[in-house]
Amino acid sequence: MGLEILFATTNEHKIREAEAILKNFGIMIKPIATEKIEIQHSSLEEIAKFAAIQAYVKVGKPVAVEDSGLFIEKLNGFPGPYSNYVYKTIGLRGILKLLEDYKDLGSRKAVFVAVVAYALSEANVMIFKGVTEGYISFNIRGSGGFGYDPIFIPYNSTKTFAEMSIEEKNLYSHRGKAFRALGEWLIKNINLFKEIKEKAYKGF
Ligand code: ITT
Repeated sequence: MGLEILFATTNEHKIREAEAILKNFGIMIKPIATEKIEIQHSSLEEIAKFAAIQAYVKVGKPVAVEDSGLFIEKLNGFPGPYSNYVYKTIGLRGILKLLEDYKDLGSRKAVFVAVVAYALSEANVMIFKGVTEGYISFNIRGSGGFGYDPIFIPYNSTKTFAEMSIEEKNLYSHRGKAFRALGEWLIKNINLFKEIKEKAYKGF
């Protein structure tokens, strides 16, 4: 039987993207549609870690959560940890407006960050971080994805995330990187556990 991990999120897009990554490792995702408890903090790691522990306390089993954000260079990292709130308030048009004086792409640098926190217990939380550099486009482009996807162009692409399939976005994205790191860690540790068992068996 394959490995299955719990993922606490209210965001269906995150689930689909994470599923597409982890299936390559033979790992299934069991989503738990629970509101994650988000503290106000400037660090995504701290937000994700706290949320993972709260989710663990709630479900009583190892569980993953993810906190992500878009950091725009010329806006000193805004919206960062407040990405969700800013998206719901000023939205994509508001962000484009804030950047309207920056006429060349090079002055519109931004970084997408995803932090996956996997709580194995209340005291033991593994952190996997994915970072993707890119630019804020001049206009809203594409209909795929969610959130800031229609205005984010990763380095080495001319497309926004919203103009890509899930698979293509995953090749570039912060979430793709973070979940690949989680997948690698899970696989490595499963093998380690197996090896330990086998060694113990051979030895006795
Ligand atoms: P959770 O239930 O997992 O918290 P959420 O959507 O509230 O889902 P976050 O708190 O991590 O997620 O907020 C991150 C926000 O940043 C998200 O709502 C988007 O607006 C934006 N964002 C994160 N990753 C993104 C991506 O891959 N593409 C576009 N926007 C993204």
